[in-house]
Amino acid sequence: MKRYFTILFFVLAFASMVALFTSCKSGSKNDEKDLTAYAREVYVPIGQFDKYYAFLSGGQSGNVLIYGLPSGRQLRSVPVFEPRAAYGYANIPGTESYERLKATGGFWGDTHHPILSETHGDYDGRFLWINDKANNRIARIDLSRFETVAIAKIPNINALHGIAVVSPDTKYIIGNGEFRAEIPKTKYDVSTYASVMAFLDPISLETRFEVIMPGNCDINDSSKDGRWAFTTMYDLEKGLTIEEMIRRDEDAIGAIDIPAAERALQNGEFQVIEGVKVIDPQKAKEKIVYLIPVPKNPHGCDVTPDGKYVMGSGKLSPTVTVIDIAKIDKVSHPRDAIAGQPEVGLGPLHTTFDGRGNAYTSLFIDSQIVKWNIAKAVAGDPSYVVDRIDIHYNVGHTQATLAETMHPTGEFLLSLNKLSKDMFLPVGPSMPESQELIDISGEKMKLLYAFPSEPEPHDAVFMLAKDLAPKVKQVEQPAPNAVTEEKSRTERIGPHEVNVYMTAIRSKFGLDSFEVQKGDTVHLTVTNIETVRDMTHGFALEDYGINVAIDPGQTKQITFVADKPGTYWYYCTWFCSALHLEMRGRMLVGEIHG
Ligand code: K7E
Ligand code: CUA
Repeated sequence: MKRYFTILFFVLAFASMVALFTSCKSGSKNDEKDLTAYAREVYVPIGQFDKYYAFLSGGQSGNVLIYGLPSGRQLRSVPVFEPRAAYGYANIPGTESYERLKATGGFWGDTHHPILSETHGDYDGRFLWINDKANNRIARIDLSRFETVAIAKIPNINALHGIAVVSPDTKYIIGNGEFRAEIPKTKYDVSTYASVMAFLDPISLETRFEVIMPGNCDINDSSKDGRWAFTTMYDLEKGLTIEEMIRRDEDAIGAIDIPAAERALQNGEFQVIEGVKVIDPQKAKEKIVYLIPVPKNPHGCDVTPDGKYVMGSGKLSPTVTVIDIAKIDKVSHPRDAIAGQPEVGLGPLHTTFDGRGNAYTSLFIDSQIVKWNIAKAVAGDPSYVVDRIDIHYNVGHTQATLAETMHPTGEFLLSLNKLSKDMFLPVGPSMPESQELIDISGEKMKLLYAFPSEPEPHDAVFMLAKDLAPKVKQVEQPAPNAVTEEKSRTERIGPHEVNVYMTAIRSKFGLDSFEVQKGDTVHLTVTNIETVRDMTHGFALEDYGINVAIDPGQTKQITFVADKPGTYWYYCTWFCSALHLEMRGRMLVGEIHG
């Protein structure tokens, strides 16, 4: 009983601190500072480009948001797990993107962690991956065209939350389950509840193998040499209720020895479950999983750019636990791998780095970012806190520029805040999500700018524009099925089936009209034959719920049934020229089939 009240007290104290700290911070914005100097730092003149791309997860919006930094200008929102008719993404049954979403878990996803492909420990600008916590999916976005090109469902996982690239050369993508449930899910049976860490092929997204973990897993990272996969574990209690999950004062960072797991795989020490090789470390000859104790319900899991330490941010403990990676398999008790445990403030969630020996931890309850010196904290020097800055409000992730590579630029830090409260014009009881940009190039942090977004970015990663912009495609190379100008036509291929081919170029479709019969299945192929960048055309068909965007050089195919008789205009949806409104034609649906 006493324990129950202790827990209740703790939960209430936590909740009231949140309320308290979020309601009295309005005075601390940098209103008294030299605003011109701040404005100059984020102002990017017309025609000039931002220095960084920022990729933010869209959370329950199911997408990836792309901003330019430091301006905070939104460049694009890439649809991943949600339909987006403007781009013709997953909005028409029969199309590849639609069928892929339907087959893997449906038309909504909850994206949390964008990660970028690495070569030699630095971003190579090829791919970005993002998880869907709600439906245990992962997607790959091709950065040459900022388009989702692959999605896979990960078996034996509940709430695919943490994902990370295995450095330095993206050998695997790791992904872990935050919730525990039966493996495999054949019937209700609490005794078989478990959570796994999955090792995925980065391109095909196929699950190469999985390792069963002795508790739940939250957020993960890898060591810089490819040896270790790390994950924070906040429910070593294996609790099923909140009271049970916070019962103990100690949880862990789990460390998986990747080469040891691969050897177990080679020795056949696995079971195939749901088509995946699953290793149970309890049954393996070699030690595969190490648990390093971390207080209490830790959240963020972050490896320093030099690869020396992995850090667990305490969440319910005001500390960050710094673990010496080189010691993990050398010490007699895992606790001896802990190099330091600095106190940083209330509600530490995530930690990021500037590459100059400093860590930056987000404090959810304190609504602050705290900058602290890693070497001092490890040496036990009490002056390890370098600076603190108030943010608005309740920061979740914080990420510094290129902090996840071996060469952080230490220039900017983004604070991804959960509540915006009084920061922007009100738009109803629910306010926009908020990001704050902080200059971390000096000793003191400088809060520069805030910009809103759709709900709700969890995490962000950045690329230097000079490393990515030159790799972005200008036009598509014509596909084998591309329609050419002289080949626009209608072709009946069966009693109830018609192929329609047409081109699109300013300001005309290849066909002014085409005729089909009621009930015909229409296979439409449209090629945009423009050779100029940015001359996208759209094809929308009134009353048929159809819209696709076709980029220069691109060919799109859609299939639909012409089930309504009469005249239906199709028109271009992207304003492409002075004759854009005239860029249209008619689908004539006859009544021959009755
Ligand atoms: Cu902290 Cu899903 Cu990375 Cu949200 S998680 S904040
Ligand atoms: Cu083509 Cu508007």
